[in-house]
Amino acid sequence: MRAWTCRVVVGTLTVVGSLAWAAPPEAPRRVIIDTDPGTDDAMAILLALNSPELKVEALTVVPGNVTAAQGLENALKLVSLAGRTDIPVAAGAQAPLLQKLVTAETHAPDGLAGISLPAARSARDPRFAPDLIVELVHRYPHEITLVPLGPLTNIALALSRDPSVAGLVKEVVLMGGAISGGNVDAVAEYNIYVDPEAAQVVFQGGCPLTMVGLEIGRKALFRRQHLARLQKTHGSQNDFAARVLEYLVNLCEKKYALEGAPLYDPTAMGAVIDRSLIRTQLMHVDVELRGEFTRGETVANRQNALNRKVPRGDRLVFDGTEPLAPNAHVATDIDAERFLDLLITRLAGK
Ligand SMILES: [Ca+2]
Repeated sequence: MRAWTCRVVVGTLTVVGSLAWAAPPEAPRRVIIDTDPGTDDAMAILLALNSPELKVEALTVVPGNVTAAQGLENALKLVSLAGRTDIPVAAGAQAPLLQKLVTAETHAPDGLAGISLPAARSARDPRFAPDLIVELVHRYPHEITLVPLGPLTNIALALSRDPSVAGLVKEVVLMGGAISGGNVDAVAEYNIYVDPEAAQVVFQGGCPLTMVGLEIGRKALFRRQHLARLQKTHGSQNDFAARVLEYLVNLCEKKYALEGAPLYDPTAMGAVIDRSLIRTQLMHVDVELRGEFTRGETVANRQNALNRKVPRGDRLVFDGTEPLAPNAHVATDIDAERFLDLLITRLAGK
């Protein structure tokens, strides 16, 4: 709301009053969601589809949590559930760039906790997902935010097919990576682990990039009290989300002894909806491609500099530093309760 105080002279009378009006709403921001749905992908997708700040231009599907075919079926069912069959849903890569696919069907073979959704009411878009990404980025230059929620295969393919995409996207806000320990092994986060080569292409591709890693989901635990709030309201999306989240809360309590479920993908979507939810730090991030114990690690240089070594006699000595340009805004914190409130509010009654 903006307000102006005005002074109007009518004859010999001076009238002082104020005018107030709502600021014009910001135009919805165009996003493409690249996804391997996936329980937490499903929550992120429903959050996006119920957020007026965003205009979802397409869902592109990548193998990860589930196979490409299962992911496509899930994505089509999710847009149908939200009544948004107008959104193109395209299939993309069927496997990572160089290595075998490693799925994570821990949340039932369908990836959606076995909670059956009604059949999809739309068919897949015939375009190949990376081609669709290139097409839309060119149609809306500097307007598209890419939101990858799975392995980065499709995004890397799009950048490889048309490197100009890097300069034409508004930004990439991805869920992936970790700077303080992984969830696959000691250091690697699943989305990066599944296709490290693709991830390195994306991190070095020159797009404005925000990395929302494991740290952020771990800080935004969806707890029993949040579940109770969502269970009080009803609607087809609300009820599906409540069942998925109940499954995740139970799983995380029993299997991982957590006090709630980390909502990894939704935190990235939350940051796209409201950037003020997260705090970030500029870092140079490389993806480890060769480490014996560290393949798939997002190696974050906080100093944005490298020590220079020079020969001296039979050894090398450090001699100053060389700058290393940062390539990622790495999320370091989230206003968890405000994010969880956003998620619940957007899904309540839908
Ligand atoms: Ca995902």
